[in-house]
Amino acid sequence: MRDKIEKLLSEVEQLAAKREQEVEEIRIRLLGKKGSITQLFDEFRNVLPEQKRELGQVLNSLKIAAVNKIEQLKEMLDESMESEGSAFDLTKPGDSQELGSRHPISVTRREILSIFSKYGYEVAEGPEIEDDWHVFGALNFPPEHPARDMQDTFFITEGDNPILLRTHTSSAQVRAMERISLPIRIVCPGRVFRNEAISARAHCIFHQVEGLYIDKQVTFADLKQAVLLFAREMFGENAQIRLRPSYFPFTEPSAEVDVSCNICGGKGCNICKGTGWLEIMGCGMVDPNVLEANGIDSTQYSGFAFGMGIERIAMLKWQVKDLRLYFENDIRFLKQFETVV
Ligand code: 2NL
Repeated sequence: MRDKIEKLLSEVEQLAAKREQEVEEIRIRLLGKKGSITQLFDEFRNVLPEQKRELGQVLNSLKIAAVNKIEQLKEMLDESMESEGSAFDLTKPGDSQELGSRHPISVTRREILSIFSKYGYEVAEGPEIEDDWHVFGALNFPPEHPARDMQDTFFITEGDNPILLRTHTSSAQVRAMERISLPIRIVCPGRVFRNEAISARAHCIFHQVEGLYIDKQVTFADLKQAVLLFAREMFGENAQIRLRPSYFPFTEPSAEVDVSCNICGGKGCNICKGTGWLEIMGCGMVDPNVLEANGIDSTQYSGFAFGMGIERIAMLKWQVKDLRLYFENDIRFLKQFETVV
């Protein structure tokens, strides 16, 4: 037994390894369940009592020497890898990659567009940087309207023909009316900008989808049905809607659309503030002045239009309590939405 121990001891002293995997193989060969040192410990049970004390000591020092040597080999490998300027150990398994997820605004935008595309609406987009005509002039905004003010709109240039950031995606619809022949049935998604203080309920950048349908004999009843079909697809087949009179410069008459609260089913809860209703969009019949400004004969044609905030729809869908979460890109928030595989 003594011979075996001494032989192993000299073997241990000469050990060398080039890769981490070799060190692991050495550890198993010596100290694993069937390793040669482990086996010596098994044999040690049969050693005569008078030899136990002395042999026990050498056997223990063999084990300590082996453990130390293995540690030392590992350290040497780590150091040599660092000094070579390469932190790669090609034998190590790779780090797993986390899957990304789609942004809730993208998910909601896609859902809104796919609902309308089923009813024959085409997607039309336009520039974020616009002129006064496409954002205000063609949409029946009077010259002194407060939205044309610096307080509400970001201007890039001032003067007679200012360049500005669009405050709604109606400007893309004005461009579509220049481009497309009648009848028109479009949805315009996009980013819009308003000069507002940022809070839980307001942001200076947000997203809208607006819709426009112009044909002969389009009525308010058509508008109401379009809005109802959308609400049922977005918020469930039992969703109810109600229209409240409102005002927009570009529509007459105008209405605000509420959907029955999908959280409490209309009974009243803290999401709908006890009313049973949630506001989802604004809409109306396109003002004849807007049709005429865009070269459309308002005695022949009529139309409806609507507009909704994507952030708001997504808030209602997932009970997001603070608008700012959409723009902070906190991974703990973003990870809760559709995973991209
Ligand atoms: C809202 C309300 C609305 C429109 C947008 C529109 C566009 C054209 C002509 C007429 Cl080209 N109207 N858009 C109409 C009514 C309401 O949006 O609350 N948006 C978030």
